[in-house]
Amino acid sequence: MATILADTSRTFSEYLLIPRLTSKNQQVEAVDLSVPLSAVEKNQTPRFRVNIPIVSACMQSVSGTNLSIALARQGGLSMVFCSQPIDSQVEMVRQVKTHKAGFVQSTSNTTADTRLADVVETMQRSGHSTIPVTSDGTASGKLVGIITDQDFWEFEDDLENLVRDHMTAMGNVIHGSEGITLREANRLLHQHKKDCLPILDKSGNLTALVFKKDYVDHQRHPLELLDESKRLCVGAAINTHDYRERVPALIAAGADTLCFDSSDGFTEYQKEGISWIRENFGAEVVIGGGNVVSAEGFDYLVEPGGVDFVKVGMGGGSICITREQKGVGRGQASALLDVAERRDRYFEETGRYIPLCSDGGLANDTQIVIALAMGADFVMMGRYFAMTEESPTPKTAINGQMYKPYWGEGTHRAQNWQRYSDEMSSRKMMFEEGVDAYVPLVGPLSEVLETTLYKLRSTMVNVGADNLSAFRERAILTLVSEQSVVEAGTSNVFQFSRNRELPDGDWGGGS
Ligand code: MZP
Repeated sequence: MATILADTSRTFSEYLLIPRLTSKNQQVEAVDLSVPLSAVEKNQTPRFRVNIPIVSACMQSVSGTNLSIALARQGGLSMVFCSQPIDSQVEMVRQVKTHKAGFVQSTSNTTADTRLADVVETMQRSGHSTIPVTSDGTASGKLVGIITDQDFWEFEDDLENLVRDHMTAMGNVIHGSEGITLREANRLLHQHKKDCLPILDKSGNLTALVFKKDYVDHQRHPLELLDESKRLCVGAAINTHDYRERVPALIAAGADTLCFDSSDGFTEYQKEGISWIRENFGAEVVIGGGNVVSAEGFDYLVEPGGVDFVKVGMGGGSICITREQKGVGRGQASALLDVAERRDRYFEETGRYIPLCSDGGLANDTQIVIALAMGADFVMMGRYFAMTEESPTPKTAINGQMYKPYWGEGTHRAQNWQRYSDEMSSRKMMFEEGVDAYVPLVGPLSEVLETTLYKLRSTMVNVGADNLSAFRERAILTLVSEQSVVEAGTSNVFQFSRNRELPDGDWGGGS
């Protein structure tokens, strides 16, 4: 007969952390959130680290170009989805890698013969107060001047006047030459007390703009995740069908990590894929594998020549119905605890540390904290990012509230890539393992993440830890009864408001 595990399948919300001694010198701001993303030998430096323990899911409605740029700027990493043609995934990776933080292409331009009235209209529409004036009105035309909202008075000057009569003409425009470093560009802005610096090529054509506000922004985000060439870092998802073509293209485009995207990674298909990548690209490439929910699955993927990190989780995702549809999966906390225990033993036995990623089902900041305490080095989330301004889907108004579409990779909508059935890859998907839904829009990623990370650092201080490895070591968790969950909420009081969160403390109504 079947083996029945003695343990109940448990979720994160069933656990609480016990506070430990906090020393006087522990400061929330000083807590280090960086973690390795590559396997690391004892006392060695990992080949790849992230500055915050958060990555975005390999999903169409999550990890596009804008989100990848926004998350890397905060210190995390996106896994650009592979349920798309190789060319378009490669283009997304390339756009992140070539995104020159600080150098932007001008999106509002005009010509010298344009009326001020049209410039006012452009400024109002775009929200831009500085407009380059080029020979042909394009972002790459010859620069002939700059016009700003300081160069005319909208209600005093005749708006039929032409731009040429008000602009700062080229002879007086402070500019940089193509090839200038961001540091030099910022020095020019500072020296000349300017807000915007146009960058020109040898022929005087406009190539980019550098803004003082972006410099300030950069100073506010010191955790930006950059490679050795100071380019933003980005990961890329891969599948077990076309890795022979996809992987070389992604590596050539500069992807910093690869990550198998599969709900069940405990398969010979994945093992073959990992071996093929190691044989063809060596031990340096950072490869993530999974998903698994047991020690047995972990062992299979990390055998010599195996993966760098292992993703844990099956059926817990907010849009996932795998457990209902197929009866496979495991409570996320039980899965993580089982795999983390095995990972720690594996480290003792071999001296090789394998980072773990807790993937899916995180419904609020507390659950991120518990996942990291239980042994995850970092977490992967879909819904959390789908709700931000930067996710790739359009904003949609429903009953006066703003939402964004969010769908699973196991839906018909994403089905072309059939990640759910390797053995049936050429057949039509027979049933869905995910749903097509909407999530509330919560605002820019930087704002949401700031709160999450502050809470995480604050809890780590409660436990007396100033980095995530110490946090795992020191964490003592207790199971909670239903009554203590009730006790944890407010009681017998009437609340008028409770900051940006919904009453149940979730980011958007539970999972
Ligand atoms: P969540 O953060 O929205 O709760 O979960 C995101 C995770 O759900 C993904 O990283 C992936 O592992 C999983 N996922 C994606 N699509 C499906 C599906 O269609 C799914 N069932 O389970």
